[in-house]
Parts: sequence; structure tokens; C-alpha cells
Amino acid sequence: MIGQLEQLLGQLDTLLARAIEELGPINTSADLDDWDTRYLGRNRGELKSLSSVMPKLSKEERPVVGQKINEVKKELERHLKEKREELKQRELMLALEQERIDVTLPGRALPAGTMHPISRTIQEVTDIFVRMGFSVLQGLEVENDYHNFQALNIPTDHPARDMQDTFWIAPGEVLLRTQTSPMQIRTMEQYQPPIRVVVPGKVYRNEDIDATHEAMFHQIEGLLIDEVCTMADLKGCLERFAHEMFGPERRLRFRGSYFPFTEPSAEVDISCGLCNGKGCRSCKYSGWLEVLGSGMVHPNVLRNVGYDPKKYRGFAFGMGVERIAMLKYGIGEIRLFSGNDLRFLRQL
Ligand code: 2U9
Repeated sequence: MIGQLEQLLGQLDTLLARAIEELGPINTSADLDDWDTRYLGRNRGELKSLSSVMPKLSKEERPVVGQKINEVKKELERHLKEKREELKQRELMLALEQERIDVTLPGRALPAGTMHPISRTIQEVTDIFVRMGFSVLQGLEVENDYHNFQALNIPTDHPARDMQDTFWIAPGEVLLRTQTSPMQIRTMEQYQPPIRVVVPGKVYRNEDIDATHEAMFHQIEGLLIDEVCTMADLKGCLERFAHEMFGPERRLRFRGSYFPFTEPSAEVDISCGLCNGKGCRSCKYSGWLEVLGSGMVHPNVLRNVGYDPKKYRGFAFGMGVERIAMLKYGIGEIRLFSGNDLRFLRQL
């Protein structure tokens, strides 16, 4: 019996020595897990197999073998823990080495964008009016019938009020503004004269789309209200704008026209920059290009916001931003502005 006990103890020593020897070359967590299962595994581990002889041992032998098994187990666990720590450290060092970052490297530059030609034109136009003392205001794109039409003296039978030409949200009540003028009405409702504002922004019209018309485009409208204000002030102001925007050699021509919100009204042409007014293909041989509309604010509009038309008068004007940009940069197609084609955008 003694021989069998010694043999068992010897087997446990051999097991321990073999396990430690095999542990040496292991250098991955996966191999270490295998080793753990092979020696310490609860079901088929080698230590467990040797322990299975315990019930066959005598009362005296059992504690001796039991103690030995515990010692071997503890020793194996200690080695396993050390090895795990070693591998963890090694894997960390490897990761640090592989993921090393050179913090002194210069960063990758992001491509610099440029301002969209419409935003740039709005900036250029409003800057000119700001230098003349105007403030810049932006309004609402969703408006009501009163501010977009009624307050502006647009009669119910006016073509602009045609249900087909306006994008209605609630027919007859709420709409996408067809001009930026409702913001001037709101400004006058809120403030007393003198008033000098320019209002740039998107406007919407249910139109057939072609090279010069889009359903959404941009407008800049201006309004000046004061006790003293004449058509001469309007002409001087727009002439100053045209000279700064297009060059001091350009001339303006005022043609009588009709708008419900101004009386008298005038459409404004600028001398053609290509032929200097002599006539060419670009100006359809007329020497002139239409740039904006203008007029003296209609007394009904002043009354609608509670101003006394005997005390106050004013001028107003409006222009299409796309049209101004097309004239300034020689662009023949309005759809390019909303097309997001970088080849077009990079040219400007
Ligand atoms: C108020 C009173 C009057 C704004 C004006 C025009 C003439 C005009 C067009 C130019 C090209 C619109 O974008 S376009 O199609 N505009 O001709 N606009 S006077 O008159 C106002 C505005 C607000 C309270």
C-alpha cells in the first residue's frame, strides 16, 4: 500500500513538473487557456483524474494525498496567474508598440470650402446697402395671406394671388412666401419711421422651370420710410448700388411700370457691360439689361401698418439674387445655383 501512495505522490510531482515545463514556451492567451483546461480543468483536467483515486485510498492515506493534491493545485494556479500577468503585460507592450502614434506629425488638412455664389451675392449686395445705413433683416419663409398679399395692397384678382402660382400650405391662409416683402410689413408694424431695411431670403413660386426660372429662388428687397423721401432719393440710392456692384461706368434707366405695392413704380435697367449700351447678343441688341423693380411705397400699404401717408413716405425696391449673380458672373442658367455641381461652384 505504501508503494502505491508513493507512486501517487510521485505522479503528482511529475504532473507538476511537466505542467510547469509546458508553461514556459506558451505565449498566447489561447494556448494558456488550453493549458488551464488540460491540467486544472474541472471535468477532464489531469489533476482531477488523479484525484479520482481518492475514494480508493485508506483513511490514513487520504489526507496525505489530499494535501498533496491541494499543494500541486495551488502551485499550478500560482504559475497560471503569473503567466497570465506576464502575457497580459506582453500583449499590452505589443499593442503599445504597434499602435504607437507620432503626435508630432502634422495633421491632415481638410479641403477648404468656399461660399456659395448666392450667399456671396447676398453678402455683396447687403454690404453695399449697409454702407448706406440700411439694416439687414431676415423673415419667415412660411407666411400668412395677410402679410404676403393683403397688407401689400395685392388685390384678390391679382395674378400673384392665383392659387396656381402660390405654394399654399393651408389654401387661402398659410403659404410659402412669394416675396420677402411680408417682412417689411412686419418691420413697419413693429417700429416707427425712419426705417431703412434690406431683406434677403428664399422665396417660392409655383412656376414652370426653365433656364431663368426656378420654383425657389432668392430675393433682396429694400424699404426706406421717412418724412422726406422722393423718387430722386430712390434713383440715387439704386444708382449708388449699381455702381458699387457692377462698376462706376454702368448707367441706369428707369421705365414706368406697375406693382400693387408701389405708386409710381419703375423697372430698372442697367447698361449692358459687354457692349457698353451699344447693343449686342447678350442684351438682345437693346443695350440694356433688366436688374430690379422699384417704386414709391403705395399709401394703402402705409395705411395698412398704421402710418399716416400724409406724414410719411418711402421707397422700395426688389431684385432676384440669382438674376444679379447671373448678370455679374455671366451665367446663363439659373438651375446651376441649386445643382450642387462642384465643377460649377469651384469656378466662382
Ligand atoms: C413693401 C412695400 C413695397 C418691393 C418691390 C419690386 C418692386 C420688384 C421683383 C424683382 C425681381 C421681384 O425677384 S423679382 O421677381 N420685385 O420688382 N419689389 S418694388 O416693394 C415693396 C416691398 C415691401 C412694404
